[in-house]
Amino acid sequence: MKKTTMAVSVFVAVCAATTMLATLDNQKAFVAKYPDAKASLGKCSTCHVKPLPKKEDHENNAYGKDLLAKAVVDPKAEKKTYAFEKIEGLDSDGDGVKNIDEIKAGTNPGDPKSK
Ligand SMILES: [Ca+2]
Repeated sequence: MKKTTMAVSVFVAVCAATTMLATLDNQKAFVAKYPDAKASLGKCSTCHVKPLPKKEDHENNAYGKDLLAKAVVDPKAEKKTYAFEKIEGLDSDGDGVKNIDEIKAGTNPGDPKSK
C-alpha cells in the first residue's frame, strides 16, 4: 500500500471513529439506564435510521428526534447527556406502544415496524 493511500485510509478511519463517539457514549448511557434492553436495543439503530450512522448521514429516527428535542439534560453543555425517562411515556414512532413499553419488550421505540 502506498504511503498516500495508507494516510488517507487512517484519516478516514479516525474521522469515522470520531463521529461515532457520541453515538457510542449514548449507547452506553442507554444501556446503563435500561440494562435489560442491552441485547436488542444498545445499538446505533435505537436512535438513528441507519444501523451504522456516519457524520454526513446520521439522521435520527423518531425516538432519536424526541430524545434530542425533549430530553437533553443541559443544552449548553458541549457534550450532550440525556434524561431518557423524559420520553418514556411518549410513543415516538406512533405505533401505539409507549417508548418505555417498547424498551421493556426489546422492540425499537423509533421504528414503527418494530412493536
Ligand atoms: Ca412506539
